[in-house]
Amino acid sequence: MSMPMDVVPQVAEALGAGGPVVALESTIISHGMPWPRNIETARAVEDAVRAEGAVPATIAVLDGRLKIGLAGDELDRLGSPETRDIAKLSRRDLAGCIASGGTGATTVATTMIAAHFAGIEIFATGGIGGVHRGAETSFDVSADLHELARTPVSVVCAGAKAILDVPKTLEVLETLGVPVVTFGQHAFPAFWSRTALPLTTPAVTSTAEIARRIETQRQLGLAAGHLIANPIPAADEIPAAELGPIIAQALADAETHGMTGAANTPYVLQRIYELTGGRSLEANIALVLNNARLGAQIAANLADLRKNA
Ligand code: PSU
Ligand code: MN
Repeated sequence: MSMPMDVVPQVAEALGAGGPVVALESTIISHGMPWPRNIETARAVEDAVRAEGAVPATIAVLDGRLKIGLAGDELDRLGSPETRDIAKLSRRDLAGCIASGGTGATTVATTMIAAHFAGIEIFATGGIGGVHRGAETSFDVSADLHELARTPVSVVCAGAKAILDVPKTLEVLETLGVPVVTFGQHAFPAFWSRTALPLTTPAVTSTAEIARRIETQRQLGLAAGHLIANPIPAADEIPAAELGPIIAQALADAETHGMTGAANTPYVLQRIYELTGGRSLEANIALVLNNARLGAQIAANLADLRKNA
């Protein structure tokens, strides 16, 4: 039986020609941002990828089919007020959703899986899932980390959200053998803030260097994707000192309301949005656009490397 997957023509053509393609996730649309900014942002992110000369491929499961690139009003199906209870699909959920003809948004883990099926190597998003605070008792460690270890798709993000236990997240990535680099600085960025904790990662200063690292990883036969952290632009950041107490409050509220498992991250994000008067969303949009541009540039460098090989 063939793969239950549809690739839109622009993406299929670009991949066939060895051109740059950037995968984009859909959970950020369905669960990561409020309507209508989620849909506006998803379209703006696709445009940002195109403006850098690459082809965007937003990924989701619609009516039991893996969609590589969305057309027409398909984006709206993922994040409109009528569809707000859409499923958030992680690796464990994928087969069940497809088998039942269902519809759902893909997380970082499942977007990586689908991108790899389609032959896409670069994926841009906002933040990855990680080790949650208190994971030593809850065992809540995102499937995103394990996916990075086993699937050769590289993810451009703005670091891990400060709602997570970021030092533990980097420890687990090290254990799993996932290469982590930060663009332009050594400090691993904290999503809404350029720096928060004194966590050091290798600094890379050019997209060509990132492409060479990805190509070398492939030549070595090591499956893991790279995690490429891209600090939020200085003009858009919310300094960590300002955000710290707000994050603490949002996490406490999540606990009070029993928000655990897959429901935790969306709830905490929404609380931070409310507690910052919407400022966290503006920062989130700015960093996703920034990551889409960097992802497109890396994809272009990688395509050049392969053509000259
Ligand atoms: N970080 C964000 N926005 C998001 C997510 C993470 O800034 O929307 C989503 C991503 O899809 C990520 C998922 O893969 O949350 C992680 O969920 P969990 O911790 O349940 O694995
Ligand atoms: Mn989790």
